[in-house]
Amino acid sequence: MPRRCKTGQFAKKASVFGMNFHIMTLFPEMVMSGLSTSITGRAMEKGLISIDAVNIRDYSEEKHRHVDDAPYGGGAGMVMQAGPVCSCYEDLCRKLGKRPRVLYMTPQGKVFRQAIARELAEEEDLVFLCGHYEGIDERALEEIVTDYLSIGDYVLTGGELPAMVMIDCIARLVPGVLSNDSSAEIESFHDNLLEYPQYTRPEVFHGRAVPEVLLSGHHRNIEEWRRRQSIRRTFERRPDLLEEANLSRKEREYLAELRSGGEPCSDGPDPDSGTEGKGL
Ligand code: 9D3
Repeated sequence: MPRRCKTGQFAKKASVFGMNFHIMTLFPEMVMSGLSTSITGRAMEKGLISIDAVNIRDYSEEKHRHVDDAPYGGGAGMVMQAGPVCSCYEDLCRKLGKRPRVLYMTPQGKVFRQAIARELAEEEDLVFLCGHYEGIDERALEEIVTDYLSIGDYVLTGGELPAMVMIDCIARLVPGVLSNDSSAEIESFHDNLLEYPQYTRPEVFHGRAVPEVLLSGHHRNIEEWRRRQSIRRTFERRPDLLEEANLSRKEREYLAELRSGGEPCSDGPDPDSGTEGKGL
């Protein structure tokens, strides 16, 4: 069944392999403007994904289009009412002819990770529910939400940015969205290691030379150097990731050397020098 898009015309279904993102929000322009830019925007133009933001306010049955009210039991702020949220979802389901998963953006949710993105990328349709005010009436959540998701332990003003973050992350997993070149990297996730440093012309910048090994043309040495840089960076910046890393015997020895404070990098200038001791 063809879907009616925002302009009221019938939209073409994204494609056999494509993915449809639906966002229920009070700020549809915010989400659409952010995601219409850059790679996700290009993917929409190519018909690889579709993104439609639905204004929950359109489902208010009040003459002043209110969608919130004071909390029962008292307390600060306003609560989004169950009626408009549920009507909005039911209307979407009627148009789609199915009842897709509903991801509620909430600081109380499970923290979004790459593994969750991979799992969600298997779905054809996903609904992102964005709250504002002091949250949404629990009965609407009980009725329609399948997954509670957060993007991390810090406080934002609403669920729109988290929805944009997740959609950006999931969209790049949809076949065709990234160039073939970049797609190759999706599968590996580089053994849970951070990426090695990159250099391009000029050969010397502000007195800093490109590590010599990269100019040598010796591919095995380059590969080994990069791998060691990855291990070293991960050790310094994200040691938590090393627990999941898959290292060879030689690489584990190198890591042990780093841990004992030994000479970490023998060739070229220290790519991190000048940044150590500044910032976090
Ligand atoms: C202090 C009590 N609540 C304020 C009404 C907690 C609260 C609820 C909702 C604080 C912020 C928000 C708005 N945030 C989101 O909707 C949100 C969010 C976030 O703030 N951080 C990380 N992930 C997410 S997903 C949705």
